[in-house]
Amino acid sequence: MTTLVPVHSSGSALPVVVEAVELHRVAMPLVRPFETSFGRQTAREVLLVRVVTDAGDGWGECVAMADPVYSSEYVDGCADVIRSYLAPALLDAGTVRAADVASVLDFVIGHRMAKAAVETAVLDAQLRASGTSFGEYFGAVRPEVDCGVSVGIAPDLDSLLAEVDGYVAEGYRRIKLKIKPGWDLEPVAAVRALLGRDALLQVDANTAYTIADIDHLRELDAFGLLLIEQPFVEEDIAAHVRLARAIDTPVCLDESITSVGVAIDAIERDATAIVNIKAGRVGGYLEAIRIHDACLERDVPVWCGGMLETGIGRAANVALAALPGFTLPGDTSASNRYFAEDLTESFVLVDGRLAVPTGPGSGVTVRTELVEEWKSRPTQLITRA
Ligand code: SMG
Ligand code: MG
Repeated sequence: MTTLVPVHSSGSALPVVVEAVELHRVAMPLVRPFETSFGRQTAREVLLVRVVTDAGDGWGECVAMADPVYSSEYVDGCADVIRSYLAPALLDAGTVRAADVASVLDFVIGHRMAKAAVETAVLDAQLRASGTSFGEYFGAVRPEVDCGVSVGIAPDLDSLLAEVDGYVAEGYRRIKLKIKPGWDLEPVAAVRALLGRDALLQVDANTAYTIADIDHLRELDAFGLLLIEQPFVEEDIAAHVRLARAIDTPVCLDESITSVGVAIDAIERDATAIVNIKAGRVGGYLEAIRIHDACLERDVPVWCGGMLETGIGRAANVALAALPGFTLPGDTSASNRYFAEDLTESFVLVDGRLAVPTGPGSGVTVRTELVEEWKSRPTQLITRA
């Protein structure tokens, strides 16, 4: 296995001039509904950003959901902020590298998922032009990554166990259960009994609890969980500190971690012992790498989160998950866990792992005919005024 030297800080990648930004909307039916503490999804409404540059095209996938229920961002809002603010700024910026994009877009407060999609599209164009893969650029140290799977809230215990059983048979290396008040101790106990003592099992509450639930959450300690993800509201770091002191199960923040600064603060306050890194949530892969680096320096394990991405976003996530600090399996499941057919070549699970693409840029080819066929809104084209 070759160890790749990260080039993201070397400035060696070719800069590009963005000539146009296209916003594509695609509706992707999910192979099974995905229910979390905040709602039930049957389809993935995806926003894709394509940049047309002097050196070729690049694609980025926006991770925002159709509704503002996981985060304040949502698909229509992201499309609007890109069309009205981010794309015009990028078109006016002249020559840019992906590493410059954050500062070009910095005048807009927040909107990290929208910014991440734009930055990723520029990075893809830039790296395709210079023949460098995301993996090489990010500093990947392994050719494939260990994969887990996130299992939604089921209608009943029998269907949950059948679903988990299927994923185990497919080879997933870790199971994550979505929990909420009323769907926690019982399903976790049942799945632990099914998997046996040694299997990697974790839970994700997506902010469904309050500090009044600390005693109840302590009962999860009986099940040898790898971690409990984001039990409380995202702004409340202090509540997570209190929980971390009260239970043995490691606390892992997802929604709360919006930047490297917040990550370091949460780690230093012992609010999070493990960090879920999602590039979209933090404004892009470059910030995600900074969080990875900060965690590695502090011996805090990280893993790659997922947002039901198509192959476009998955390719970048898998490359990110190949960095050295990603020591836990990610929510980087195979294409067939989500979709009957993907927008790129399929990501296929082999021995519980996905291969890191090696081609230039994201390393996958966008099936533009499917983007067109499954289009849910007219494509928007933004050019220089
Ligand atoms: O991509 O496999 C995936 C989904 C992983 O559970 C997952 N994501 O909070 O971590 C999380 C959720 C956010 C999206 S839920 C619609
Ligand atoms: Mg989560």
